[in-house]
Amino acid sequence: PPIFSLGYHQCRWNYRDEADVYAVHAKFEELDYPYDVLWLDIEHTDGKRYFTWDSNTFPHPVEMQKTLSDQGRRMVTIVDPHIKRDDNYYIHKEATAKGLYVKDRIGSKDYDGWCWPGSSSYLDFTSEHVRSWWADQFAYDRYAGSTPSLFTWNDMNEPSVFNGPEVSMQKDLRNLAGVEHREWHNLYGLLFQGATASGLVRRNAGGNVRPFVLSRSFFAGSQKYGAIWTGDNKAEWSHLAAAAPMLLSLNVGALSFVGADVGGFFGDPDAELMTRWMQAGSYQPFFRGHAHHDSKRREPWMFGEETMIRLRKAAIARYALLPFWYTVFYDAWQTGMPVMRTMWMQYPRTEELFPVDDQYLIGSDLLVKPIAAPGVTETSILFPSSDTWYDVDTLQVISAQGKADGVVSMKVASNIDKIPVYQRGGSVIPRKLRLRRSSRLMKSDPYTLYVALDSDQAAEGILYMDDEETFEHERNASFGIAKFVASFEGGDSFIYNKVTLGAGWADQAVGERMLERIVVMGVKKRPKQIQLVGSASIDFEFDATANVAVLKKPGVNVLSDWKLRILY
Ligand code: NBV
Repeated sequence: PPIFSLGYHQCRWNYRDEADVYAVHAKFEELDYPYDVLWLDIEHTDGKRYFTWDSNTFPHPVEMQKTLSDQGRRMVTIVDPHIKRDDNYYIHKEATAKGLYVKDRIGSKDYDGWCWPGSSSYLDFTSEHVRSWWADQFAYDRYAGSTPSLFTWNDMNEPSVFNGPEVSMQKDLRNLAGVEHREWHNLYGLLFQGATASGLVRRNAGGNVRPFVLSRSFFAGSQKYGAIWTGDNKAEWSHLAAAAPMLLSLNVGALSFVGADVGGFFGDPDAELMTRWMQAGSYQPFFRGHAHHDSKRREPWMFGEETMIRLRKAAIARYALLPFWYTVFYDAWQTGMPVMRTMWMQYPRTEELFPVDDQYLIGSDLLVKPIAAPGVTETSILFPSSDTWYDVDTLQVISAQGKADGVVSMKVASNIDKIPVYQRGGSVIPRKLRLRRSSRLMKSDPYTLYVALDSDQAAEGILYMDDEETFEHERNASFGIAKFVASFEGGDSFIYNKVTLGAGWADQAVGERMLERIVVMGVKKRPKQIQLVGSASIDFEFDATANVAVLKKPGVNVLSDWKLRILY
């Protein structure tokens, strides 16, 4: 995914008009509350004719997108697959003239079903020709009012048909090749999302910008095209609790970029549920707040100052970890390993972890336990005992390494201000700690490394970097991988970086990737001195109670090789 899509998304059915969009955007700005994308649901269109705008409520879509884009934000509009049967609607006119629709059961007439716009037809996405035609509809001169900062949401693509069996298509309808719908029902959503993604690629000359498309329907392979969300949940604790197991199931199926509507789609979350949901969502791959039109407004500031500060804290934690999320997604792209992992996937020999689905790992190194019940002040966590675990807030060991393939069950404090998240000893996690309002503004910010030592005083981790939005990484010309290793040898500790650099990095880009701090957890005693090998000694602080050393301004960047020595 382009990095912006790993940030926070603010959605609602519906942001009513341009003034509403500007007001919501301005409030995020005013509160220094990070977000990346503002979403428009079906009401932004002219009568549910996708690729159009309601000219009363959204008369200046280009200016609107530009204003947000100038401040580092993108927008998303919804584009559903049901096409309004209106002879004056250009999409319908052309689809009819070119014969692109799914046919009735005889195979002679265009199928006519009922959906949001009323009488609707459905494009036959099993046909490559139709998919290509669809992709062309995203061209800037076809989709009037669209700009490069506009991305897409594909909903209702099961496909939903209000008057069909199980609210979908009759099984005996025929595609253009004469094959019955029962044969391709499960593929419809995937092919639709894939065609949309190609459209977003094709609209830019050179096709070098990564697309972002959210889809509700999916199948094996959908992970190639974008993100998936779990559909219409409710603002209830049980639905928050169900989100983690649902997302883990999708991840077992290799669909990594998944999320559940934060806050719950139907109903009204109270401040506590909203807080716990935002905390959970900030540690789940696709992070979007959404709401039904009958629910009360629930932008992060709608629950009072105290709650806003808590929600913002969760969002800030998410943004600080964007380099880590991006690296874990890189790993998923390379190896297929899920981003959000069940405990058993990482510890396959620990039977006690097999049934666990209320705590999970991001990649291999962060253990997360979302709180999904009201009034919680403490929670039980199963820590795999083959590793040491550090609390990411206190930076102290919460569970030390013990026997192999076992667990330590522990009660931890988790009042409303606490998100139980733990870093695995033996790992290195990169963060960016400057508070910014969007991912774009963080691009050349310096990194902080969190080195969590294991019982051998060792750790290892990678940081993947590229231009964060184009396909250059596929040509291997524009990515960098920093591999950080910490080790203990002959009485001293070492931390070094070994870089793999693609040819596309300009010197300037390398120079911009500074490291401003290294936080080392699990340091046994006060170091006498810390040096950059072959160079100066480095300023540091040591907290003897927490066993944490903070190396300040090491004067190196993450895209060049270096070695630090810690002398005791
Ligand atoms: O487009 C309206 C909604 C949307 O907000 C939601 O996220 C989708 O899952 N859409 C379903 C259609 C109607 C839902 C009752």
